[in-house]
Amino acid sequence: MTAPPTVPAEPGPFPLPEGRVALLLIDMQRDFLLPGGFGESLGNDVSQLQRVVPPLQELLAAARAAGLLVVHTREGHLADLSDCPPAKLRRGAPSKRIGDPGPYGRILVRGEFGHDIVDELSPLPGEAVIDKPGKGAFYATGLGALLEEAGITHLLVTGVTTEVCVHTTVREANDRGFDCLVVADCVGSYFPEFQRVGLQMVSAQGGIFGWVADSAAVLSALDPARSPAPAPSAV
Ligand code: C5J
Repeated sequence: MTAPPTVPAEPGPFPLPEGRVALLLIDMQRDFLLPGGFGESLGNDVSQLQRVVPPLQELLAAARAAGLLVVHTREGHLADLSDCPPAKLRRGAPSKRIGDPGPYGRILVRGEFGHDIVDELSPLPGEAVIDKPGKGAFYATGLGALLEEAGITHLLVTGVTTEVCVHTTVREANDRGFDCLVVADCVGSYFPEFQRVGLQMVSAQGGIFGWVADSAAVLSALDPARSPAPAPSAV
């Protein structure tokens, strides 16, 4: 049996066993990314999230070409907000809460324009789209069952935001026994400091939550015909 390809990563090589790897794209939604949208209305610099889009487009194309399972998630709620705990609903400025009218429809409500995924990363027909009411992608969703049925053991984790939904999902995945590689340039935070520290927290202590590598390293491992990836940089 040949050894699986590995990604040079922090704190060590991350294997990509055939048929067992999925690409997870977390919450690449218009409400978080678009200028003039909900994220920006909260005072955030959305360019910090938008820069994730080009490398993630490339990684998504490579994952599809390599036949990986691709799973998209969207954070949001039913129109009657019955799946939104009052504690979550109360957060934020009174005029900019979940369910309120926003520039792209009701904020974080399923079916609204702003709730959907940005055009550049649109799911293909047949790709899984997980609607999640929480920050973690496993909480109150079918993600765990979907991955188990597909025989997935290793996750390439991407999306926004690094310290919120990406972190929560990686922690949930760890507790369920998945190995997670967080792709550094394919996750984003509105706060550069949280991005830096959030990535460090994943791979510290010998990989307490997982591994971290840039997309170039993952692309080379998915397609060895590409030029070799540079050695991992300290994050
Ligand atoms: C947030 C997310 N930040 N997808 N959601 O509220 O990280």
